[in-house]
Amino acid sequence: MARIIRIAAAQSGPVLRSETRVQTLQRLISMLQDAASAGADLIVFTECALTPFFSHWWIEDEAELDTYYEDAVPGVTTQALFEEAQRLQIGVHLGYAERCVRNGRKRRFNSSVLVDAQGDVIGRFRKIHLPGHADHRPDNPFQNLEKRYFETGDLGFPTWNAFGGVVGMCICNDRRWSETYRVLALGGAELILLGYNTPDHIPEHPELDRLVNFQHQLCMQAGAYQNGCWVVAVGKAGMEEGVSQIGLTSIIAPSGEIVAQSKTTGDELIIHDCNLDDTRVYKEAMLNFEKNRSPEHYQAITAQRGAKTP
Ligand code: CDT
Repeated sequence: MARIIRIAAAQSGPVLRSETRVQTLQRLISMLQDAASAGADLIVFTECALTPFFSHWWIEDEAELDTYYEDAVPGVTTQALFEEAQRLQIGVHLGYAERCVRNGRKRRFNSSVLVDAQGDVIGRFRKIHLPGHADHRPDNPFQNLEKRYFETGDLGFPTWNAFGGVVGMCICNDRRWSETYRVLALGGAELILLGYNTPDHIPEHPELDRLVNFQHQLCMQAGAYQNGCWVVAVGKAGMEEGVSQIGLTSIIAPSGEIVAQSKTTGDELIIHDCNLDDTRVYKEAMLNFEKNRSPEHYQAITAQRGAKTP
């Protein structure tokens, strides 16, 4: 029997500072209900879906910064969302800013959680590739302070048996790194879920602005194809607190083809039946890791760098 998961990718439009968590959660619940009505098995929300992307501005005050983080997800703030998902029997992927205390030290991560249709947590991921800077750059039109507000994820790139296949997660900038897909695929991933907040302007490198949409798609299409995986990428789009972010929420097949994509920069659901068996021709034939990868030879090539030609 074919292993088909109906996936709803739930793009968020801007979340403003003036919006309450309850209001934001209600927007997510509304998309959840639409996804369930469409028969989806899994809904995928974006990176830091519960708040504006606060890395875009400088925050000095610790108490103010704390308001953007969650101590537990699922937890009190998100209870209504996860209860509704359980009632509707639909799995949930949700990105959020995580705060926790380890050995008496407060720690902050850019995290995501995957929950099954029964409401049980399948797994968690903490973003590894943190872009941007830790210093204040007041001359820039906006900041990119992930290196100030988050620590590097310490959970690696795990994969889980879920939804009839093998699932992994990454977050936003992780999607630009080939290691992300390869490590997940070496762990057996057939489906990679991710959220992103991607401005359409890079203050330090405006010459790249014209390529933002292209490179967003390029890295994920290549990652999907080269690793025989489905990639579901969900954006927070539109003009949020003065920062214009791309839409282009995408579902990408293991062929590398984009099979569904958002058309707006607001709250928008795109739905696709992802057949996990479509990964087989790549994993078992075209790009069979077992038969065709030669990691021992990659190392030998590196060792010869700079050697004199005989
Ligand atoms: N959230 C996040 O990781 N955003 C970065 C912006 C970097 S600017 C190219 C991204 O890779 O989309």
